[in-house]
Amino acid sequence: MTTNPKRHLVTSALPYANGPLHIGHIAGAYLPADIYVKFLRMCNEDVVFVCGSDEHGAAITLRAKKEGITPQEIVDKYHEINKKAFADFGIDFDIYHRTSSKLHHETASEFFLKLEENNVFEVEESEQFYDEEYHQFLADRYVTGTCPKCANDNAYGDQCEKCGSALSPTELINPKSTLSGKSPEMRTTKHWFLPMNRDEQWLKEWITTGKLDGVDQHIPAQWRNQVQGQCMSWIDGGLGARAMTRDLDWGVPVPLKGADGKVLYVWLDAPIGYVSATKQWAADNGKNWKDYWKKDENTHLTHFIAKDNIVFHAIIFPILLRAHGEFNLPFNVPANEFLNLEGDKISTSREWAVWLHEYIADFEGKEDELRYVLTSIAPENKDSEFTWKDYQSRVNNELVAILGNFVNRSLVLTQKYYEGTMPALGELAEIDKKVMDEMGAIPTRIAEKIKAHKYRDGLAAAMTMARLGNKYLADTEPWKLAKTDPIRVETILHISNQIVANLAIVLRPFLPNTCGKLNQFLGQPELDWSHAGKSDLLAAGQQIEKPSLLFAKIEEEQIEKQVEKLNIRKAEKEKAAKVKPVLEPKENITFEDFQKMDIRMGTVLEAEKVKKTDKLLKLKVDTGIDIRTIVSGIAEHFTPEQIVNKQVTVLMNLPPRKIRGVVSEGMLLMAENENGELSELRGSDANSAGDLIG
Ligand code: B3M
Ligand code: ZN
Repeated sequence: MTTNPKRHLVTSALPYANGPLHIGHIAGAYLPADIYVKFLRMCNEDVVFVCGSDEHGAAITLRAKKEGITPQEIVDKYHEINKKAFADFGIDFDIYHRTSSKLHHETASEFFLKLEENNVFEVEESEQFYDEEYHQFLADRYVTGTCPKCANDNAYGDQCEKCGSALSPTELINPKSTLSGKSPEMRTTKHWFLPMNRDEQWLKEWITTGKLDGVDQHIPAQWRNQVQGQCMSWIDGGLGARAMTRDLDWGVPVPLKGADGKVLYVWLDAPIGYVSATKQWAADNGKNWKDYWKKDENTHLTHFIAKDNIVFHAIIFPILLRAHGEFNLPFNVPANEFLNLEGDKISTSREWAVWLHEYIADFEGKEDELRYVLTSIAPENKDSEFTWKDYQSRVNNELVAILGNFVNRSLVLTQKYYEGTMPALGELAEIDKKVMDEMGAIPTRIAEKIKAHKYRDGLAAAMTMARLGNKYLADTEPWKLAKTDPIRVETILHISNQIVANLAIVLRPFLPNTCGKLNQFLGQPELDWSHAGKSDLLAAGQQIEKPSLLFAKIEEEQIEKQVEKLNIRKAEKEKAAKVKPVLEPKENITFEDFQKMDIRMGTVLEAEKVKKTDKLLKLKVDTGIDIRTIVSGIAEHFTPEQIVNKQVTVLMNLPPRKIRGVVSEGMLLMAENENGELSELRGSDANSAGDLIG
């Protein structure tokens, strides 16, 4: 365990460039990382914060197919949107790179070749799903089906998003191709596998004791319980081999002979994206990227992710880094649980989400408000929930009523009594000393929490500084003393303004814009963390600006509008889901095939529902040559009364079949219109009676 690392390399999961970011992403992998990094920078630590777009894998190609554009167009579009949303939200990456870049392709290729050289892979032929219709092997998300672990019907071939299990496509029950919707075939193909069973031992020791090759890397207690727990349950379940290549035409090509049409598995290539991002940053800034990646227990690599990425960052990537031989392993992987929204899981496909770029547009200048709420409810140890009502009450009752109110009172009184000149500190009363002591103790508490990745507690500790200020003013009531004891008032406001100056430091990792405003009011430069807790940040006589309000109340109608937006989208999605997809046209048949069918018009003589079924009607039909019993699945469209006496088209020469105990001697032919309704029936008096169409 090292207490004073020389360097920090901080990463946030590379979001797939296949859609916009929502608050669940932000709370999971970006905001906590940003708070951590801002704090480290304020401590003058050597820190690099990298991120970028994950632009490969089925997530991208499937989205491109859905939008009818190329994968490159998809990633170009969302890379820009996401990069901008992060910047607007004040997430301070040193670089926001992309995995479709040339540098990344080179880096990932080299990394793979080094692994190949170190005999890390086992090349194996195996049977894999193949879509006949699309002439394509079906990797990962190209197959969906039922999760063997939790029975979720919509599990992907690489992962079940419901229970978090990592899967391989062949484990799915009832697998279906996402391309054609059909059950896939099996075909033989060759892949480079990473056998992981040989790594179980060292992983176990590393994850539970923090020791790697006998050297202490971290105190195990620093890893969150659920992260350790998930890793151990994986390892205890036995680590199998995982293919590190895929048959796809989008990704980093496998740089070997005999690997045409194959690319690196996205979960091999994406984490290497952290390396290529560091390389690009170093090249742009005259630094050496290796300083941040080479084996060194004094460099702390910290991966910020959400829980569905744990195994890739805490097991698979470490195996690869170690197998490569020249890389540092993560010091900590502070993964977050999920953030839910208004009682439901956040879902991109169902559009049940608050999108970051929309929030920024709807709540202009209120980025800190969202940062505050998302940090207050951060899903650090268990899933948590965002509701607009809660957002409103946290903003109004905490930011407006506590922080904003205190700052405003202190600065407005300074304007009122001294025209903005910082008053002098006089003789100290007991309460003054106590308040200054308490103020001095708060920053250490905040720092401890942030270092332990407990951001909720860190923010709560920072807010105690504002509460302290509020209570101090309420207890000393300078407004009542202004006439009788002006000297005392000077001291009170001096101290209270020092608290404001401290807030501008301790809140900065959490609320950067707000602290920028505070510094501006105070005429204070951005001070580093070593100043936090001091009671002489502002000098008597210095000028303090007239403050504007830091936060405005969130009104009822603002949040009602947001909830309504969610509900409207949900209703639209549900409606769209009800419209049945248009079926793909079938292959042509020959005219001879068609002629084989004996189709006649008949008249329904009797109709009744088949017992214990919802869909079936049992009909007696006069076909002109005989009277037959036909069981037809039209009960949800017609009542028996509606169909008696009506003319119907009958396919006569299907072999008789027993349906629910009734022998059906033919089939009614009806067609659906675009709303899924069956074609109209005609009365028996219509003059179209005849026996054969055509
Ligand atoms: N793009 C998965 C995700 O967004 C993936 C993370 C890559 S981190 C190297 O959940
Ligand atoms: Zn599952």
